[in-house]
Amino acid sequence: MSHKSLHELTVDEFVDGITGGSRHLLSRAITLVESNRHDHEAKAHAILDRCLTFGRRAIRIGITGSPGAGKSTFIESFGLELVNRGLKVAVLAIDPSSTRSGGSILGDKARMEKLSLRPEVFIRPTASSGYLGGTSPRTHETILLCEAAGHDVIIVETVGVGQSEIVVNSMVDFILLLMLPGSGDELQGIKRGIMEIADSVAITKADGERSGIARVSKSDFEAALRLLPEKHTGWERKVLLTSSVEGTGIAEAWQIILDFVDRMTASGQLDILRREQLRLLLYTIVEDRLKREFFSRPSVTAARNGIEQQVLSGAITPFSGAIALLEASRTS
Ligand SMILES: Nc1nc2c(ncn2[C@@H]2O[C@H](COP(=O)(O)OP(=O)(O)O)[C@@H](O)[C@H]2O)c(=O)[nH]1
Ligand SMILES: [Mg+2]
Repeated sequence: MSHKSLHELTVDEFVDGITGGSRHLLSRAITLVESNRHDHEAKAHAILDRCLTFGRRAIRIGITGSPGAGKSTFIESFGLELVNRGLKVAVLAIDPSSTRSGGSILGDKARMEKLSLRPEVFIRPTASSGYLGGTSPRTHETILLCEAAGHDVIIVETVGVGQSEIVVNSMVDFILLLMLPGSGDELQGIKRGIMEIADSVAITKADGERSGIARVSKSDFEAALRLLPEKHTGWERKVLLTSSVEGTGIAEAWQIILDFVDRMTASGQLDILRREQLRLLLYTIVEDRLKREFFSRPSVTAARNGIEQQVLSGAITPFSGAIALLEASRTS
């Protein structure tokens, strides 16, 4: 079966393989999800719809933070902790864009060396490019496939630059923000939005000579987080000290997440969150399709340069230009 091309494998073969735990077929289904070909897309959707009927659910965790904050190294220790507790783990590293080199992803894989050797673990870069505003419904679809494959925990590592945090917030249950120990000066530097979407903060590399300064950062962050509005009713953001090298704070991070999931499940908020995420995804995809369809219409292609020039030269306002382009699109 594995010798068949993507085209030859049936939806049934894919679904049986994925739900039966075949990493190979899971991997190939993700390739279908990421493909731009219409026939691949149609097959991917058929597989996803079937996979949903199994109703398997994982705990979905987003790991964010600036490059170098220690995300990949943290995931290596954290993932091993989970595996040692008998859990099946998937790690999706959001690939910044096709225009950048794949260097960071290669680096990430190297940092997850032990984890990537474990048979219970599935590690895969996921494409974020090609979508307006960096939104990637494909990452969401990949999460669904990993759930159907029986993963208990899905970890999504973001690239840590602006938009990707906001995007990851629309597809995970819990966001852990990783911060380097510092004097607290860096607090001003972080965008408020990134702090607001965090469900907890880990001060990383809290080992060796950084231990002292890490403790100071912890109190600084605790104070700063108290000033933020609640993200979820009844959940107080925690700040913990972690060292992936010494293995401290790793089990604690998992305990915080379990506690969060328990409370959010009991209050019904987790269900509400997931439903909101599905609603957002539905309309994101519709908007995305409409935009693509609009700009690929020959009438739009024909009219847009002329209208743009009129707007740029000040002959008409952007408002009139936009209306003119919309009208032009209706003439076929
Ligand atoms: N001392 C120490 N160094 C760490 C720790 N975690 C990561 N590092 C180092 O920090 C650098 C960046 O780590 P990486 O996981 O790639 O960061 P990412 O860009 O956020 O994924 C690497 O050189 C790691 O070895 C830690 O807990 N303690
Ligand atoms: Mg990394």
